[in-house]
This record gives sequence, C-alpha cells and structure tokens, in this order.
Amino acid sequence: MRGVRGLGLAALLALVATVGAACGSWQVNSSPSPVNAIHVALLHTGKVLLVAGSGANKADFQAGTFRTSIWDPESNTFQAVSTPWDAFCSGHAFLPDGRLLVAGGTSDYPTDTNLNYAGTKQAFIFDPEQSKYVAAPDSAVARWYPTVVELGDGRLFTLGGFNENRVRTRNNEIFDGTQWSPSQPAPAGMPFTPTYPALHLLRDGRLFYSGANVLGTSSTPPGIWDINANTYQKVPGITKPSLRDESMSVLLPPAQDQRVLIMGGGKTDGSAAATDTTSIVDLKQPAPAYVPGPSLDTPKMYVSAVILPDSTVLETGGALTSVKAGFSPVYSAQIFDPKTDTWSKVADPTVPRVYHSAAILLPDGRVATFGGNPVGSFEMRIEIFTPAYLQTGTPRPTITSGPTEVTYGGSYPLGTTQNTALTSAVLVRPAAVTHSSDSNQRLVKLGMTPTANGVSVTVPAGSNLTPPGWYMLFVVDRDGVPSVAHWVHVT
Ligand SMILES: [Cu+2]
Repeated sequence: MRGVRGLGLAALLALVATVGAACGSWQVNSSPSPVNAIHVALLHTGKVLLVAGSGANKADFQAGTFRTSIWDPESNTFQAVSTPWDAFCSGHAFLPDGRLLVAGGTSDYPTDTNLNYAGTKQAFIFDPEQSKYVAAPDSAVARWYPTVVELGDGRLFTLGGFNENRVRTRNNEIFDGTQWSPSQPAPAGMPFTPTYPALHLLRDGRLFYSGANVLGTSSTPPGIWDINANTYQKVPGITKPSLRDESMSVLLPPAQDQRVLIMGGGKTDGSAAATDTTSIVDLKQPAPAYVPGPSLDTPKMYVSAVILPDSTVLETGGALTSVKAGFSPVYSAQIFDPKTDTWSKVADPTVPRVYHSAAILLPDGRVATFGGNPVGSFEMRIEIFTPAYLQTGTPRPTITSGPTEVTYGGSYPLGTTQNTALTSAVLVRPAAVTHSSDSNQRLVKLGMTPTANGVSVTVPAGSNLTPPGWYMLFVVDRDGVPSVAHWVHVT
C-alpha cells in the first residue's frame, strides 16, 4: 500500500515537474531591494541600477533622502549609491558609451492647492565603471515623467513631463552626451504632451508614438513623428485608445520586422477598469494602421513586457484597475510569439506588481521583477522568472569567445559550444524601464553562419535599427534555449 502510494506520488511529482517545465517558474529572491525600485536599468557590467530618489515618499523628499542601489544578480549583493537629487519620476536612456542619462525628476510633491508634482531641470549621468552619478548640465525645461529615446546618431531625444510649474510641457530637447539643445515642438495642432509617452525609433529614423503613456490623455493619437521635417502621420485603428494609460508597447522582435504590440492599460484616475485588449501595427506599410491583436488572459494596467532572447515577449504583473481605485493586482504572465501572434500561458508570479513596478531581462536569460506602489506602502521583494527555455534539461549553448567592439555591417567569429544546432544570434538592448515605459527596448537579429568552431555573426547595417551602445548578444539553439549573454559594444 505504501509502495503504491509512493509510486503515485512520484508519478504526480513527475507530472507537476513536466507541467512546470512547460511554463517556467518564479522564485522570490532571498534578498529584497534595499530601495523603492521605481526606475530599473541593466548596466553593461551585468549589474542592475535600482533608482528610487525619494521613492514616492513625501517624508523622504522633505528630508532630502534620495536613494539608489546597485544589485549584482550573480552575487545577490547590493551597493548603495550617493544620489545627488530627487530622481523620482525622471526619464532615462543609455548613451552610446554605456553610461545612463537620468534626466529630470521631482522638485516638489503635490501641495494643498496643486495636486500635480513639479519637475526638475537637473540631470545626471550614471557611470557604471565608477558606480556613481556624474553631473550633467541642467536641461532647459524641467521634467517630471519625461521619456528619453536614443536616436540612431546616439543623441538622446527627451520630451514630455510636468515642468517646474506643474504644467505639461510641449518643449523637446536633445542631449548629445555633453550638452542640451532645443528640438522643435510637435507640429501645430498636435497637442503632444503625454507623460512617459512610449516612442519607438523606426528604421528610417522617425519615431512611432504607440499610444502608451502614463497619467493619460488620449488627445494625441498614435502616429509616426519625423522630428526633423516635423511631420506627424497618424496611425489609426488602435482599440480602446482611452484605456492605454499604464499599458505597455514593445517593438516586437526582431526589430527588423518593424511591428509594435500594445497591450492592456487603464485609467490612472480609477474612473474605468483596465482593458485586456491588444493592438498590433506593421510599420513597414506605407500607411500603417493598428489591427486588433489577441487579448490578454485578464484585463490589466501597469503591464510589464520584456523581450526574451528567443524572440518572444513576456508580459507579467499589473492590476485590474488603478491603485487609486483599490489594490487589485493580477497574478498572471504570458508569452507572446510574434511568429504566430499568439499568447501562451506561463507560470503565474506570486508577488503583486502594480504602479511603480518594473521587469527586466537579466544577462543569464531570466527575468527579474521589482517594485510596486499600492497606496501607502511599497513592494520591496524581487521575484525572478526562469523561462521554460532554461528548464529543458538540455545543455545550454555557450559563447566561449567573441568580440567586444563591433560595427555596423561587420562580421565577427563567435566561439560557441554548438554550431549547426544554433538557429539564431540576436542583440538585446539592456532595459532602462520605469512606469511600464522603456522606449529603447529592442531585439535585433544578426546574420549567422556556422563555422568550424562556432558561428560567424553579422551586424546589420544602419544605426536606426541598432542605436549605438552596449547590447547583450545571445545565441539560441533549435530548442529555443539561449546562451548566457556576451556583451558587445555597437558603434
Ligand atoms: Cu510615478
């Protein structure tokens, strides 16, 4: 009897293990974040920058207590970083040399007479080599909730946000690594003042505004903005345009396909429940239009979406409605396959991720999630998703040698433990995410041919497709199993 029961349990456990292997698994990290992880960026050192500033905590703001920490996911250790201004609600993007511009932030919290926050002109550059912030010139316009997009020439286009008078700005600027210069406002008649607008750099150098934003107004339709000619081509067809606050949009992998997926969203003021709808647009078309995509398995806003090295997209976390309308997290995650435009269910996370949460791809192929800000508290736990591609039981491909510096159009030998079994080599931009917004997230497919000792990879021509900077290079085998990333600097 005992033996039979033991066998039954073993069979059951085997079944559970099989199901788990198909869905991946989540694990809460043994150490919580020491700071309110509202802004999260993966540095090319492999460490993770966690930026709180005052961390949505008015008492800390008033005390001048601003925090940043560096998490090393390999040693699971944290290093405090002196933070010279309130980086809470700043915007950020990597410079071509791998340093992170952190622009704007908070100069005041809401008052009795004005419920808006006030932005700051302050900007700093985080240097991963020195593990410290270096002062940058002030921007001309103060910004709270701005977006920073890297252009193909490596300059950082910065737009949006509330200024020091707590008013939405139309004034845009460009940071060239040394100084700021003004860029023209969006065309007349285009009220382009969203906060944390999601803009995706297209192969032709124009910027696609997906409709995803925070503290939303739907008064600006999705469209393609040529910031040089200053023209704006509307992109029609998005479903539920008024429910794209705290949605997330992603340039679908590979970036060569020039398609964008927008998923979920709601209303920050809590006046409506979140949506489960998605829309997809093919921006290669001369007159692109969104078409409905497959729905999420649950309505959600505060969506986190992360490009994975196997050219799929994980979406996770979120809530059924605004945190202002109650604490209603959803514990769900799915993976989108752009080859079939379908979602697959994966294991559900266990930690709630609502307003001020974030998720990033780690260099080892796992995904880490951070933060979340229900009214009156903050989620400090870090939870890590191990995708099914790391649970196949087969050996991972390994990159044993390769270049550090690569250039557009160049071909490079990679030493790998497999050659003909590899099906793709890709570059993935390291995350710099906040508020469901990471305009610079992308995966670029490399040319790849087998060699005697590995593969030869070719970087595509054109810096708009692969803006200059540091990328994670992964090779992926025929079972979809990625290597650990090899960092390369693209110029
Ligand atoms: Cu915020």
